[in-house]
Amino acid sequence: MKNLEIARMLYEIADILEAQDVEFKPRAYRNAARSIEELSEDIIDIWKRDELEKIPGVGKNIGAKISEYLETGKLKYYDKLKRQFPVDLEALGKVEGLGPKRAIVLYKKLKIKNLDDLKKAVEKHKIRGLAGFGEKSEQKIMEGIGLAKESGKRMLLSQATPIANELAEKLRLLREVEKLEIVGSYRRRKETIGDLDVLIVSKKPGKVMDFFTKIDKPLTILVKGPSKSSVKLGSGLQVDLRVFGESSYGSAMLYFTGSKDHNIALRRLAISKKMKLSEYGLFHAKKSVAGKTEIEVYKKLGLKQWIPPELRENMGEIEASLKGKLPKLVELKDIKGDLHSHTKWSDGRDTIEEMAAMAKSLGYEYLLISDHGGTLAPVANCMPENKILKQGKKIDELNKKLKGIRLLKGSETNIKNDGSIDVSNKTLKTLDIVTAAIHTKFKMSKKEMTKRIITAMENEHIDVIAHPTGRLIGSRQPYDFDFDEVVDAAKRTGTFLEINCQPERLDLNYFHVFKARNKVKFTLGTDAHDKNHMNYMEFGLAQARRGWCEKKHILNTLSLKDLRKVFKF
Ligand code: DGT
Ligand code: CA
Ligand code: CA
Repeated sequence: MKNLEIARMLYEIADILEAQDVEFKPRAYRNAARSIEELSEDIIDIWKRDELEKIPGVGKNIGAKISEYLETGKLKYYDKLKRQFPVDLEALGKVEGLGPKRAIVLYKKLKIKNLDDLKKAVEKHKIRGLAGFGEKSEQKIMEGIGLAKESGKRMLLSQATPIANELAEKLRLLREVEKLEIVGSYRRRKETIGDLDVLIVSKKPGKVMDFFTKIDKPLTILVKGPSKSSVKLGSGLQVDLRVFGESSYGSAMLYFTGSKDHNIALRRLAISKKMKLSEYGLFHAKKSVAGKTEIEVYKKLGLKQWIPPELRENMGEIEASLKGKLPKLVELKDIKGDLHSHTKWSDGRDTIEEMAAMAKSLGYEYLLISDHGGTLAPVANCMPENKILKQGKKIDELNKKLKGIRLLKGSETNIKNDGSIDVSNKTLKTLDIVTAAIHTKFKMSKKEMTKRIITAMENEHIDVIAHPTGRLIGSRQPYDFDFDEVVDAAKRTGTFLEINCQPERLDLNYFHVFKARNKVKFTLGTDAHDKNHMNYMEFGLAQARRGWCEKKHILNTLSLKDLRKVFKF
């Protein structure tokens, strides 16, 4: 799958052009990159059908460039731009307060090419003197570097998913591959993936390794051995592949699924029972007692239930399984609707009708239309109150016509600095479910920010707080606020907290969910700005599962009928 690889290249072209103040083109490249990133189909298949130009945002020019890259493995235009600006814009762009433009300025003035150069320059206070930069922005960059570095080499779960699927598909076609499982953090559905770990059962590991080390182009072989090989794919993702025999497949799966902390706890349990656990099996006095399947190993260790990979973080799952008290995790089929979506009325790309059709095709009973409303946010094409009311009327009309899907009237309103909402109660009253979120002034003292969020929840019309912590994975820290206090206030006011399913948000994250699950209920919302984003549900759901959520913890597992009773619409 070259989708991500090509999207990244186009984004980079857009950044370089933007930094040079080229008009229009950066936007065109960025739009094309975004559509390619979101394609559900392999771009190679589209190219083979000669249909690149059917991809939204891809015209003749960009289409020809993609063709060139797919044909030759190179793009001359890109290479030329990169020679001019040999800068790691992807990494630098992740630093808060540093867009591509400013990154290029730093290259021109200080020859900063990557995060290490940037760090050195900040430490020597070389940046504060430059035009357009001050002491404050230097400070901000300093803070942003750590975060960008941390996430630098990790890939979002959503980006790794199509790559992993394709890789598994190719490997499964090989006759010598008897069994295959992708393990590691990917199987645990962690929000970001450091590398992919693939486990294979085969009697001919040599053949598997030969095939694997030629599986992608461009590809770097990091290690090639008889039972373990590692490569770096064209997308930049590292893959570790290990071959095991049938009799230790289960124990190897356990070991390489991790987490490390889960493994350590299991190994201790084994020792306490005078056994030894490794990737090769569970042994008692050098004799193997289990290893073929995971459940067999768990059972022999005294566990009553198989532990779903999402729970393997040593947060009490082993103790729970020993007692037979693991939660029955919420599943995708339990989700009856999406509680966060945008349309053309604000900053979405599709019409209400198109969004409704998508929701219906996903088997949902309802969809909350929560376009941006209010006056505060400077971006996002916020709807003034008369437009909110007009949209409400439109939704009422549509509901009379639509079959098999119910649209709910909502609005994603803004929480002002003092916690008040930028839409009047009179208008909010006309809506079915009202969401509020912070979109401005992210930096406040902990005390002020906590009060701000709680004040918003105290408004009787506010039902849901969207993306409650405001973090963006790898680029923005959560707001500084007292999470426990907010959870208590949510409980007191009957406010729901969102688990936002956008892959770079996943907010609340699994840890917050785990902590709060017995006090508040959560909503799962994809925050779709495009009908295809509704497929992000699985990523939010994974975090809900990692946070031990059962059906009862998630509001949108309710049927339309039961949801209506809660909100009285
Ligand atoms: P990642 O790749 O950073 O997203 O996270 P993981 O969990 O996939 O970590 P990775 O790829 O380094 O290793 C895969 C699994 O192998 C890990 O989840 C647990 C196991 N493992 C790796 N190193 C150790 C270790 O030193 N001790 C134990 N007990 N297990 C390990
Ligand atoms: Ca891994
Ligand atoms: Ca690994």
